[in-house]
Amino acid sequence: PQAKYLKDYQPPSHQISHLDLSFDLKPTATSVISKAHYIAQSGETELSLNGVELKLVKLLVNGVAHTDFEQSATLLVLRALPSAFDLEIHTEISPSTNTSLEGLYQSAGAYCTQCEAEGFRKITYFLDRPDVLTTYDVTIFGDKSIPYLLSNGNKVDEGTTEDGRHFAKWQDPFKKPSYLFALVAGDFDVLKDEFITCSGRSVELALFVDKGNLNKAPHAMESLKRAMAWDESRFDLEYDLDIYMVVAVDFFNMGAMENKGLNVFNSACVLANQQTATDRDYHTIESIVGHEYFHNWTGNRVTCRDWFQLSLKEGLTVFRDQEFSSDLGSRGLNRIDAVMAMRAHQFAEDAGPMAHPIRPQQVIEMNNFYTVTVYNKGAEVIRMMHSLLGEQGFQKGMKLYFDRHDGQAVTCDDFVSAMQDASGVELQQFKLWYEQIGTPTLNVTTHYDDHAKIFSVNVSQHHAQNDPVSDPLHIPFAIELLDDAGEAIPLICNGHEVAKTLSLTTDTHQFVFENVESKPVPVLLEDFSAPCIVKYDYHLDQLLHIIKYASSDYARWEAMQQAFLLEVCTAVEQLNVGNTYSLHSTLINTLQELLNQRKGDVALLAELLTLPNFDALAAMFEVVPVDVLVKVTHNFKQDIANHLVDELKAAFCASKEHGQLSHDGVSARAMKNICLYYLALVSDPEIQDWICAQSDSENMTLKLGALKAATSAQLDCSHKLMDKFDAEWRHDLLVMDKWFSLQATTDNENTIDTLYKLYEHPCFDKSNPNRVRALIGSFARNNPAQFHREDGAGYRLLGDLLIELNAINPQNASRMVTPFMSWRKFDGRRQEAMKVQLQRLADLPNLSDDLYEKVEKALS
Ligand code: BAL
Ligand code: ZN
Repeated sequence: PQAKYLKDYQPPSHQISHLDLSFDLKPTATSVISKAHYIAQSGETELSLNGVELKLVKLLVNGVAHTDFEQSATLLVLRALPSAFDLEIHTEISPSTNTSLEGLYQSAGAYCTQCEAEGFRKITYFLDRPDVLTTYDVTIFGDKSIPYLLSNGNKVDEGTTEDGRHFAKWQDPFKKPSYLFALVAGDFDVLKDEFITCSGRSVELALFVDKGNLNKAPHAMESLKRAMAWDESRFDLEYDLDIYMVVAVDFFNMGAMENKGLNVFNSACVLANQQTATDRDYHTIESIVGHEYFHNWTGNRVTCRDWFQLSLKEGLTVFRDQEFSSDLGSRGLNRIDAVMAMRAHQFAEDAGPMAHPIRPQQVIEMNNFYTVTVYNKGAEVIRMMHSLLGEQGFQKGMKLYFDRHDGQAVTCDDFVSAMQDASGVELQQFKLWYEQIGTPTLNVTTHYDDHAKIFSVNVSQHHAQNDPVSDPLHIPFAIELLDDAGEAIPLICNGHEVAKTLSLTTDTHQFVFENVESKPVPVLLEDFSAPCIVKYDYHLDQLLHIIKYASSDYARWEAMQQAFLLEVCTAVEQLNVGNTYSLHSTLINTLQELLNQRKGDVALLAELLTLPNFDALAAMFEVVPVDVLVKVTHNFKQDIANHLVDELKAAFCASKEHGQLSHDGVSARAMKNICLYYLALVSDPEIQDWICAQSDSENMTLKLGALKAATSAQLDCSHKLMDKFDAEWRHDLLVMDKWFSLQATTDNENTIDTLYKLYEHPCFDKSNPNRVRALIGSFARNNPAQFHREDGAGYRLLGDLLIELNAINPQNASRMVTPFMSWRKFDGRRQEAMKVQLQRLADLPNLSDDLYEKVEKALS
């Protein structure tokens, strides 16, 4: 496989003035007729069209059969062409055997498409690149057993054919690149609604779900209307078509896809009611529905010039969906979520062999770059610009960006230029964030001069080892100083009060704060103002002070995480020399105080009580001490449970929830669940009764919370509860995914055998990405003790699966290989065992490009 490079970008040889597509849907032999008008851009007589796994049936240039062409596995090269011409291509494809879930495929019988990034070339020969935009007319012919025939834009015609089938014709008035094309055909239940835009236009909203699922559609519909209203009020962006359709399908590689006017969603990101979905699912659905809607402007109206610019639309749209969730819900909790994703996943990607800038410079398989770096770090880069420009400056930048580029395919540089030109804020140095690789580290030292009442903060920035950029980055560095009483001290520099976000633009800098009456406790990189690692010698007491007094929920949570991490490091050191170690009493006391007071946001309190996950712990070590970390985590949980049993019981009983969807209801359930999680670790028959009772709840958040408490503590009742859940929910595969995840995350030496057996469970299906992620994804991510078993059995389980997935669905295989990418972080024996699996993949005769790119990088 060949890498493509950003530096080699060339504009397309031809543009296309209009495309007419016609589909005759049949499971194994769908015929596709594409008619387009091509215009050579600088006199080219040759045209190379992308096409993969297509059967070419007919080829006409200006209505005449064209024979001067050459075909390869991925290209159709036409020669001796005039400068402008009509091209008609007939191809045949087989949707029912397309298990890659890319191009046109069948999901449980329904036809659907996924064209981003390069799936359109599996439908017809085309200039399948984002900088070729054109208008589409699409006619779909199908059997009447498929009542809905959908595509982008507005339906302009429909009817019956002479042979007893039917058709629908769609016109999309907006020019779009091929990756935004969509076709869906199937039998659905439809939830309809209407949105009146700010200019008074009526938009028809239609949500298509599998038959019988209408009662799970309202939350997604309400989320959509909230997103439409929010984009008008916060970004002054109005929807542009008269219809907006969303279809939920069961077989889908991603969460969802923003095709113009016809979003296709993974059903897991649409369907929810209180019996089947958790509060977390509700939140995820709202944010993804918002995300896809927001793409209508950031992605569809202005799109990417080439795929290296993916973060142009994804980083920006993630930023927008995060702001949507924060404006509508808790800003602090949303920030905590975002930072957890960065720390647990993005920092790990940065530290591994797939590390890349938010704008990658080279790519083999584009599907491998829908990453936490492009998406989440990309969003952090946009957030930094927002913090440098302020809301007003940022909105001016957005307006200029749309004024300049509506209808165009552009680059990240165009976006930054619009931001800079509209706000007057210099962003030249800032742009290095688009090139740098790895997580920068900020080393911080402080000094307090009691005599002069000056507090100085010395910050030096260090690039990661793999970073091609050596010049200093422009880093927004937010800081808060807390006095003894926990009050924030005004930040006075050179006699003037300054805002809390400072700019670090040099390798090292000393920030000097005046009029500081006593030695303060600094809150560093407040609100995670830049995607960096901060190194500062905090004492536990200082962190506890921040937890008590900091003004933001985020800062308090961050300090609690740091306190736990500090304790974990100490415990690892002690265990390594044969000592025992218990969680420090002052930290236990702080948790006790928080539980007794239960003031402020209870949902935040539930987060404060949660230990950092394994990935966050692992990130602290050069060589991850798997066994010791598992032990320490286990001990700390037990310490919390033993010491705080009374407080946890009281908090559990005081958390009243009445099934409501409000923030209070969500918070109360989060609190109940975290209490039960710890309480399950103390042997007390009363608690087992509580768990059994809660497992009978009609509310999935509570039901699952009870099961998680039982399985993670491996209570006697857990088998009975799991069997009951299985019997109750076999008819609902999305709910069964939760059960599969619980099975996979149980830390038990039989877990791996159980997982092999679960492949035979009637609900399991290796060709469905949701099932695979629920079972094996959860196992590899969230069961460190069993996945990293020293005998390599966990790795073998994943390796076996990847070999099968490579043939079924390369995109999914490539996502699932991620846990192996960090093999160098582990001890010699585990390294060897993971390498064995990577080598098995490397040796496959049919290794997909997707896996090749990652495996080759991992092993080199
Ligand atoms: N564009 C792929 C799915 C998403 O990020 O919205
Ligand atoms: Zn997106």
